[in-house]
Amino acid sequence: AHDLPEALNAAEDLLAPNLAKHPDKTAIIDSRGTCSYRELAERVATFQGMLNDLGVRRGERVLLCLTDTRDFPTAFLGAIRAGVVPVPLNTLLTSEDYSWIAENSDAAAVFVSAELSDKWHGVAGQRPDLRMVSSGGGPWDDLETLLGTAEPAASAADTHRDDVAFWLYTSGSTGNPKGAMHLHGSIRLTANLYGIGTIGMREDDVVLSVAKQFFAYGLGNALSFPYAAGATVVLFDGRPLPEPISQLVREHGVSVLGVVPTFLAGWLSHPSCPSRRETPALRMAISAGEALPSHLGMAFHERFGAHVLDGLGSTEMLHIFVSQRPDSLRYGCTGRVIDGYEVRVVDESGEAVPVGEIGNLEVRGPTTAAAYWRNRIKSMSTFKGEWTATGDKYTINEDGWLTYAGRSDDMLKVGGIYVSPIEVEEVLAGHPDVIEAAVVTDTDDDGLVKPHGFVVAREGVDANDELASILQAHVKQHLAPYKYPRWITFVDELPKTATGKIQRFRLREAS
Ligand code: 3SK
Repeated sequence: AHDLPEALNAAEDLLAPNLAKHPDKTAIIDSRGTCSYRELAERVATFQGMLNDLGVRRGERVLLCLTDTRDFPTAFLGAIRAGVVPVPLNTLLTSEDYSWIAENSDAAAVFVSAELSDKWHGVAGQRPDLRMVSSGGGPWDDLETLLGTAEPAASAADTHRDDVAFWLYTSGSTGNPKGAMHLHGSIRLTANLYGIGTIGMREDDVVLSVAKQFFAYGLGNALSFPYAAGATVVLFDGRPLPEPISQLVREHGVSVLGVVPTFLAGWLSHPSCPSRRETPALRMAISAGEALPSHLGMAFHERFGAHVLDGLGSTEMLHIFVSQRPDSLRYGCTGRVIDGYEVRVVDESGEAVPVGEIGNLEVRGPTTAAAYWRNRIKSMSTFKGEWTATGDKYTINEDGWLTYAGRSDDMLKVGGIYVSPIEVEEVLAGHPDVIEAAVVTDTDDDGLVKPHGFVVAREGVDANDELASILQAHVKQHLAPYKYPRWITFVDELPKTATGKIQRFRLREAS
């Protein structure tokens, strides 16, 4: 799996075999209808030609703020085919987040879905050199019109397997997001090692990922793996709520479903959730982003007669490197390291801990990002030579099964997306009725992690449920809404060390 040819363009590598083998096979089903591999390859080559027409040069960045339609793979693979570097963005971020990323990435162009345009007006106004293009309607040049007048580029850029192909931004507990730079070879390697090698995705699969393509997890599930396997992918451009997902699973005979546990918890108890009889093709689900509580895995199996394969991945490693396998599965732990990767559990000084003890999980493998863009300090503390720190605490037993034991830092993973408690605390403390706040992890009735805010209210203010709701709305208004604290507890003071550092562990114990 590792000996890729040196001359490799990730877009060409995914699409050319499908074009040769089954050009008329449906590659994508989306809200606009179906798109064959031939049409997809044509769109990708035309996008490349269009970027040339727009004057975007090799190595420059283009931001993709796109929902899940065929425009996502068109732009992502079209840019890669051109040797231009696409940067998919979380569509739930705020205008301020986008403004920072546009500056940090020094991007040449942005592709924006119609429904997200409002969040980009300010950025476009501040950066007159940033070329704005609309997808599916919107205020800027229309992507479909530009594609209509561009010529498909005959050949892919002559990239090397170790050239940077794309970036993915990831957030940390402090500071701004970091752009993890991924290589052309890594797309094929994640597909070979996990998508095909571990879970066994096949040509006859119909794949649907609840996680969107802008997440590393969704990118593999809904783009790299289905195309590497020659399968069909169903793209959904709305919010992944139980009803539409149930409908798509039934209507298209989905056989592989990519979920996060938060979705699964809501779906399995929702009246729209299909029965086993209605989903004869459904043969497996994969789950990542947060640890899968065993009762959810078992409830899925009971309903569909198929298993959910939990896994651990990271933006830095591009996709999953610890996983359950169809032929070897234990609910309640994350799985075992997959072929091609190695993991180890170490203490604070980097020494291996004894079997079964909790420590910091590190991983090594062929798909590690090259570095974070323009961030040497954080690159050095994460990419430690061959080993990469995951930020997760784990135990490994004598048979190699890994069990999640929490984060090494203060980060929260909510519905599979990182939330920095510090960012939420700053917004809470910015409310006029609040003196200070601390945010820690708590678990809901399904055993899933959500933010819990502890707030010291200003003297004379009524610290009641109404204020709690006002503060929740305040966070939703200033940050991406998924970051809001699901519970607010008012306290007289926050527990602190002698040097004034908040003792989060004491709040976690109290929550
Ligand atoms: O964010 C994650 O947990 C994740 C899971 C699987 C693959 C990739 C990622 C980033």
